Amino acid sequence: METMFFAGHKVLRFPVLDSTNIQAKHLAREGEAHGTVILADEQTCGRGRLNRKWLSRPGYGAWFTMIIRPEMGRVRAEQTAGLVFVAALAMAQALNQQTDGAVRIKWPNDLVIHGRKICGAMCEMSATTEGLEWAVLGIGVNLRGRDFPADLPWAGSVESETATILSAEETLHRFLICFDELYALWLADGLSPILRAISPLSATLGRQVRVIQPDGKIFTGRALRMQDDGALVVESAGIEQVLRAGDVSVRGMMDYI
Ligand code: BT5
Repeated sequence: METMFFAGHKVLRFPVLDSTNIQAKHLAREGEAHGTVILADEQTCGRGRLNRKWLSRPGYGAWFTMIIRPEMGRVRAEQTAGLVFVAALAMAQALNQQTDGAVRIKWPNDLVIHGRKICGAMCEMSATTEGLEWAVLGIGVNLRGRDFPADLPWAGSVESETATILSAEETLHRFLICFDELYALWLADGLSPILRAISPLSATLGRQVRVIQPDGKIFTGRALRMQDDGALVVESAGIEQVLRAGDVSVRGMMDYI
């Protein structure tokens, strides 16, 4: 493991880890400070939400987790889900600086280019009755590669979609600069300004979507707007349905978005 500093953040870089989220949770429980980043060149057990697998091959992307530790009492547990929007926007801004604005945000936590998923973010946390104690914000971004396995038909990379080659270090550095500014805004003013900045980058709003429910049932509708808490409002057969991240999957009519 080597220790580096990027944009004022301590970065612990490992050649291989099971998952940067697992390592970050371990360090967070031991009291590691706000802002520390765990970066791995390869993850053998990278995970998405709901324990889904995250493909994290060496040399193909940036796989990292940041420890978030606000002052005790500053963030309520139920506000923590908003961090995923902060992270998605920060990575979209960072990558858009390098790709002529090619990156869009698919509600709630995916970054896409040309309809292909190039990045995902997730958040795990520990809270007490006083509020959020710590959170770990895990982000995986595919920077290289065109040869995704057959079970990931919607995956893409910055290279495959824009022919731009970015390093994990530079991507992380730019992300941290964007993140710090947006995190301060989120702490001061809440999720609304973050969602306002996401709207013009959204690959979901205004589109016809398929909503896949936990029981596998699907309904279709038009994605109208995001509520102040980040929930997506979809109009289906004249009725507005409020969808919460984690409860449903939202896809395009024919495609991933
Ligand atoms: C996410 O979950 O998109 C969040 C992914 C977070 C990964 C980071 S990497 C660093 C940190 N350490 C970890 O162990 N995890 C975090 P979700 O929305 O549940 O999407 C998961 C789905 O994305 C999978 O079921 C696959 O269909 C797809 N997928 C898996 N690997 C992918 C990849 N490399 N690129 C694009 N799609 C992928």
